[in-house]
Amino acid sequence: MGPRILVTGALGQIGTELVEALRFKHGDDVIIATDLRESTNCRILDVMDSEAIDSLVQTEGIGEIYHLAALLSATGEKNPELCWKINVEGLDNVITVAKKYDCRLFAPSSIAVFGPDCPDMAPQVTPLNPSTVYGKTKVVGEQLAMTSGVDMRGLRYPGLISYKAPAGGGTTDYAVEIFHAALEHGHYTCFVREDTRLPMMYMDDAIRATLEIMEIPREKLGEARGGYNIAGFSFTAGELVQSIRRHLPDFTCDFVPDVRQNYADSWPNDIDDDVARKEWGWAPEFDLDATVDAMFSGLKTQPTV
Ligand code: NAD
Ligand code: AKB
Repeated sequence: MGPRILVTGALGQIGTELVEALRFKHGDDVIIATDLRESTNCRILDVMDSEAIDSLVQTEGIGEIYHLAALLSATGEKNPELCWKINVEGLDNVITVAKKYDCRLFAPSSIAVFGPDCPDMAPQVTPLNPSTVYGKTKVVGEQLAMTSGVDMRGLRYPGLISYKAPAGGGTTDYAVEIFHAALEHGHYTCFVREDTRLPMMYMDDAIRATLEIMEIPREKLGEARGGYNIAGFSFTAGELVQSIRRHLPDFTCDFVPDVRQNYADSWPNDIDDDVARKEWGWAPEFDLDATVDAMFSGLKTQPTV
């Protein structure tokens, strides 16, 4: 295993902050950030190009991969075939190379693995019958984690809330867009109903969870290794509006559900993360109000994206 770390999909919502955290932890030279587009300190790597992945991992001496390249639920449901290609075939390409060069691999799962038959509070172990293609690709990813022979780990991230990069075509994007709209226009038209309740998490907690799970010795991780439930907090879209009004009392929001309402309705309201807490000590730090406070303080120091 080489000493360097590869991140795919590094310019996305998570990659933007994970790369920063990994560079802080290991040093700039250790982290090879890649995406479809070139950018400062980020090289081009298409995860559909298996030869390019192989060559980069070999020449750079990569020992660990954070595979973030994917299509999210809203974009994925618009083009299910492409979603399957990128999320499953892309992951398979990365797994093949990880196996060849004995790399450890992190590949995120999602609350989208759950379907309408899941209890309101999603247990770690329950039948996984997602109604979205995106969710199905995440179920396959979790299965590959356990069968591929690679030391591969995953977390079922809830909807992630952050200010450093835009949310990337998901159903939970309203919980990010709303802050930008509130500051720029004092108004937001939300694409899910006011009573829609979903599990969410502030990005700092998600990044910490990601670094933590990759530090745990493999033998301490159990059957949930491919996709641990991790909870932050849950809220309805209406409760988010109320929390934002603590900062902007005149903020207004109307609710005009679109097709993303169906995806949101198929996901659980809450996540039971008992297994992650017991097996590797997971605990979130941010609740709804702390997240809203952090978003406003972050957006005041960084121009809106
Ligand atoms: P994002 O859409 O913001 O970023 C994904 C990145 O992948 C983009 O920069 C895109 O350019 C890149 N990409 C797409 N196709 C590619 C390809 N063929 N080759 C290389 N790069 C490609 O997504 P994100 O929010 O950062 O999510 C990262 C991972 O976390 C995904 O697997 C996603 O399913 C998972 N996840 C995210 C959330 C969330 O709320 N953000 C929640 C649950 C799970
Ligand atoms: C999405 O909404 O698609 C993502 C996710 C929960 O996987 N944020």
